[in-house]
Amino acid sequence: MADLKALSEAIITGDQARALDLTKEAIAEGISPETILNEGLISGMDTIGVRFKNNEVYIPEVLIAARAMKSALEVLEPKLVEAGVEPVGKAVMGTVQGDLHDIGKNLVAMMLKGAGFEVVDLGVDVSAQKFVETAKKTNARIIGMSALITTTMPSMEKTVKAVKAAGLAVKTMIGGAPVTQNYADKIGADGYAPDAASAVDLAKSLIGK
Ligand code: B1M
Repeated sequence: MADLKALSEAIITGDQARALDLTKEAIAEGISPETILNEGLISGMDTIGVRFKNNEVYIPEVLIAARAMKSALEVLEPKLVEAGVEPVGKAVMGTVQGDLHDIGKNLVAMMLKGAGFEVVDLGVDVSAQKFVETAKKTNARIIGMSALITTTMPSMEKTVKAVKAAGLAVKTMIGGAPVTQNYADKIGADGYAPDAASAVDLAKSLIGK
């Protein structure tokens, strides 16, 4: 019998090969893709998220856990689609216009995927118009913006304004080293998160999950 606890542990320790083997084993044994996702993969990433928040692990550990999760998800994804498992919600993520820093944004995107979100990652230097167009096209429920330079933070405000002007029901959330809750309030963003694990909690609460 495939061991989902061991799978969760493989995600936590970032053991990519073991995570992949255990996921394949679980699929071969006919365990439902949803159970593998929730009890194996997401539970592992949840644990990493909590440890990261408590400063028990740091960015490198989160990145290797996320890499293990990504490999396992690649084999599980077609099964999830076949089984019709709905993602928690869809989020469009990007680093705002003028800004090329993507390490934190990637971390947030990986953690969101780990929590069951479908993420459309637009990369870096993303214009307000691109965020809005993509959210509209993909029917996303969340737009997540990252900025690492004080001079690129106004691109967040521009995007929030563009979302409102377009009349989209999508929620906006922002983050990045120079960004604060005060700034989110000032520009009318729906939420701010200081780190990747809190970003997952925020995203879930913004869509009522
Ligand atoms: Co740049 N850089 N950089 N840089 N860089 C900073 C940000 C800087 C603080 C360094 C400094 O001067 N001390 C400074 C900004 C100063 C300021 O505005 N106050 C700076 C500068 C000035 C620049 C350049 C202008 C330098 C130059 O060319 N003269 C240039 C800008 C280029 C551009 O973007 N247009 C530049 C370039 C680069 C590199 C390319 C060399 C590289 C980026 C590589 C890459 O990202 N692929 C780089 C790096 C690595 C840094 C530092 C050293 C590290 C940033 C990082 O990745 N941190 C940084 C100094 C520092 O922070 N110590 C610096 C780790 C990352 C995990 O944290 O992104 O904060 P962070 O993400 C966190 C949270 O903030 C949060 O979750 C993450 C995980 O907990 N979070 C979110 C992030 N996004 C979120 C979104 C959310 C929620 C939470 O919701 C959607």
